[in-house]
Amino acid sequence: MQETRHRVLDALAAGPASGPALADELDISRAAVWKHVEALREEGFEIESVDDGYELTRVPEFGGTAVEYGLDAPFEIDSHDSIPSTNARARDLAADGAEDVVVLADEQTGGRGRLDREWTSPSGGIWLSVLCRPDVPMAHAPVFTLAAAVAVTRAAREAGVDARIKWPNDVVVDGRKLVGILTEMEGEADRVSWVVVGMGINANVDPDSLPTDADPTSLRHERGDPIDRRVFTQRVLEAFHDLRSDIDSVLPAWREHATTLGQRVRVETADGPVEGEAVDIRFPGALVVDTDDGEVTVTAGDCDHLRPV
Ligand code: BT5
Repeated sequence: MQETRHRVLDALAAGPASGPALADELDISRAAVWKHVEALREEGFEIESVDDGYELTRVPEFGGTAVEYGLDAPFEIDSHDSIPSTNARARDLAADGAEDVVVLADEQTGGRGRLDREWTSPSGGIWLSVLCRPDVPMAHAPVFTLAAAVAVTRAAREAGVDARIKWPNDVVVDGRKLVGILTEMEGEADRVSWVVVGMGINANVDPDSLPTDADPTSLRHERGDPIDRRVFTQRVLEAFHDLRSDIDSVLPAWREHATTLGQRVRVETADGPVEGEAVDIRFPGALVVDTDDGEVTVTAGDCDHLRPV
């Protein structure tokens, strides 16, 4: 069904076509063509009835079929106008055995950050979760958080926003938080069953509507212009797919875009604070901090960049 809808869309993208011609080309009935055209219209595609039949005149700015249309990565999109949390939905899909699905929402009503903190997700953002089943041990899963950070940073930089990565899971512009990433997983020690990588991208939202403690910003605010969320989401998913297909490329790309390396940092870890200069990142995602007592490797924690002393 969904596949036929894509074929109708692809055929229309090639130029205006009549109902009978589409029916012939796709080997479906004229009634089926009409039904798919109506469904596409309901999803926001503008398809005009012209002399030669149907003409595609506008692709919607956001939504599942819109993001799938022209997407160069093997993900199916599960799209929602409003949902409590895309990560929670992706976990449910994982329990049903799904794979390579992206849950996408315009608004979340119960978005979550790390440690069950709230993630404010008004309409206009790109709130998404990628569900995948990589053939890796559990211990390697943090590399997918880094891959997501690189993917969004690349897409933001292509869109003219000076985004950088702050360890472990933020994308920032001049220290202001643009994106947060939350990775969840399940499996046995030697093999991940599934990984859900949630990305909260402040796209076309007003920073004033977000909690001020994290000093938030958005793509629209930084550019002075709204971002095309369809194209931006596609770029993120394509970059993420490239990185997950070549795990060795993740760390070098991360280093290239990191703002944390070379900075004085204070990381609040479960074993207490670690303070010093962040000198490197180590697979699958640990930060190496040069402290007064020598190098310390931290795998998790909240990281503050300190002013140079
Ligand atoms: C994160 O947590 O940064 C991870 C956020 C992941 C959100 C995505 S959205 C799609 C998917 N579905 C979900 O339910 N979650 C994921 P953390 O480092 O714990 O940061 C949380 C803190 O950031 C909060 O305590 C606030 O201070 C701040 N914050 C909340 N909403 C924000 C926003 N939209 N922009 C910037 N900062 C925000």
